Amino acid sequence: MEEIKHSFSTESVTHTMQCSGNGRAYFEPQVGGNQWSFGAVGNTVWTGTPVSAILEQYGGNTSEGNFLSVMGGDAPEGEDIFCRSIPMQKVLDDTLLAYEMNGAPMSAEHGFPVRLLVPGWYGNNNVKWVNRMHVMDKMVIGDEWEDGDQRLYTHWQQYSYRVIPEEDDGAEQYEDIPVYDTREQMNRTDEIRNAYMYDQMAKSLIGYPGAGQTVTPNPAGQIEVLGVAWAGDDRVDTVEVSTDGGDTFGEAEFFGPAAGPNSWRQFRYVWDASPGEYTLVSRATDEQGRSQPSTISAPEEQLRGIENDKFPWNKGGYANTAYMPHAVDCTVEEG
Ligand SMILES: Nc1nc2c(c(=O)[nH]1)N[C@H]1C(S)=C(S)[C@@H](COP(=O)(O)O)O[C@H]1N2
Ligand SMILES: [Mo]
Repeated sequence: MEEIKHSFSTESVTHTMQCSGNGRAYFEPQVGGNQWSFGAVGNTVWTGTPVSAILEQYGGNTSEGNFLSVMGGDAPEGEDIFCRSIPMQKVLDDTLLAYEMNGAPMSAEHGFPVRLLVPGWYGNNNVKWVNRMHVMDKMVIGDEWEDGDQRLYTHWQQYSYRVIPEEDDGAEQYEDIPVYDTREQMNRTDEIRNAYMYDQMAKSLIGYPGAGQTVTPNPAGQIEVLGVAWAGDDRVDTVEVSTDGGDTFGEAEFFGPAAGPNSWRQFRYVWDASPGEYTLVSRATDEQGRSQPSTISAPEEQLRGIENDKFPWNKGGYANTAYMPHAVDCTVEEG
């Protein structure tokens, strides 16, 4: 830790850490795992050492096509090791070995003494309690990384955190894939049958009004709808808000700090609100023009990507960005 902290440069990044299972509770029929609704996400400043500097110092082969497989030290003897294979280009770009969170030493829960911090990518890539890193020419895969029937190093890379439709028994294993952007993976199903959870996709959440809340307009007859939006390692470009359950949308504006490309943005939408019952939704679009879909598909549709404004129902309940399930019902009373 002395060497990591003092022999290399120190850098900070603001990163929206979202579990890939956030929004799983809205899948119908229900899937296994923690029934996260919308709270498995936070926005934090992480500080540490660029992994690129360490690889350079130790002569790691950083050519394209390589992966850095990073292992957590939390597995009890004999259990699957939490290991993630991160594409080398992302590692070199901005990945840190982080030992501080919001300017304080990393807590045990968040990965003390050191964790991988992959800006903009789903929580599952951000390996905590790191104790080994291997430079490899492919992801962890096959016999070499398994122990008989036990998926010792491969479980959390190859079997879990994959988009698996109803008709597949499990995920197809790959040594490498042609694109890492999760949404693009989901659209290139001829080459990638089951997308890996890497970078995050455009998503937004309304924080005010809260679900079931009764709110009063200000003296001007307005309510400020407030929320957050992010898009992984793409920038979030626009957020639109609907106060009629998704029939019509108006553009929201960003406010507050723009803490870099991997940080969420706060948004507000000024709503001329009259008394009544309302369903509010928000829809984010990333800098490539890719918006949140409206609903989650049925399992029978066997979707693997976002199609026809639907997010694919999948066995692991991953990456739900559909905005209708995240709608907020509220009541406006007389001002
Ligand atoms: N070693 C290790 N790292 C891990 C995990 C784990 O189980 N073991 N869980 C991952 C998952 S799924 C998520 S969402 C994030 C959560 O990070 P946090 O606890 O700091 O919020 O850690 C990731 N890193
Ligand atoms: Mo997670």
